[in-house]
Amino acid sequence: MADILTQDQIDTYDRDGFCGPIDVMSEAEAGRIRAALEAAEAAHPELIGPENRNDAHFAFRFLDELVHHPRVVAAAGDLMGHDLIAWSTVLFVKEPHTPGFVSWHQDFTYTGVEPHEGTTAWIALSPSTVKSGCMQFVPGSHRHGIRPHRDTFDDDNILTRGQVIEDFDTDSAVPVELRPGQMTLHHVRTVHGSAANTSDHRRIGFAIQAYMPPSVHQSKGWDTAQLVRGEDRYGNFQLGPRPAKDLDPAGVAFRELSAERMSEILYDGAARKRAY
Ligand SMILES: O=C(O)CCC(=O)C(=O)O
Repeated sequence: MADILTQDQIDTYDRDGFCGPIDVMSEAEAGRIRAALEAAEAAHPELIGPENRNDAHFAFRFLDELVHHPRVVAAAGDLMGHDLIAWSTVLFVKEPHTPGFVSWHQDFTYTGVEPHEGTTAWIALSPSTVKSGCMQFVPGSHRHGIRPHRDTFDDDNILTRGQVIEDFDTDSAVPVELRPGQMTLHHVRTVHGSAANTSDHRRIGFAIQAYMPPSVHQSKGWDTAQLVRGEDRYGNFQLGPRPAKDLDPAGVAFRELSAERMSEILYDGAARKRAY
């Protein structure tokens, strides 16, 4: 028996590789988290911003609480099982009327994590609409392997390498609009992307990439993660602490280690490396 997802949502996820919107919290609660985020952006731009967007959950309580939010964890667990680790997190912010977009890609292209067992949760902290550049998913695209990606390093592409899948029919892509406090879940091989924000407001999403069973491993050497629920009986990842408070020194130090390692892994073999 699933805890959060309906059987229909589970069937949709199995068939299409994504499901949502899933209600996580009220709009008012999401608004409080957004306010905490914007206060942190203003006070600590060196720790949280467009070039410091990875693994901030190790340093900031309000993001740690999202990773461990009971409804998010239970929904991910409905798909992945009881024992769960989180590999990394990314804040995806698109400012109003800016050209930043996300090209068609599959999350586990460069992560080195094997096998591809994992689900990405993307939580909206502001309205995510077609106009503001919500996520779009290609149904059924998770059923095949990782497709060839070409690195573009396009300045407007907010993915690390600006990687894109070409020669792939995305006509069937489905945009999923979310109100603040809702999320989607997508399989780590589902082809997805998002367009530029042409609205008057910020589009803010927090992605946990990805909730995985602790049995998966890193094929490119050592790696970090965080235990989210249950037990890790495999020890395949160096597990980071939960911050006791914002800017907890142990969390800030682990975040540096983790984000640096993630950057090494994601840019492995790339012709260039960007700051994020
Ligand atoms: O925020 C976006 O538009 C894209 C995010 C994404 O690609 C992901 O969470 O996997």
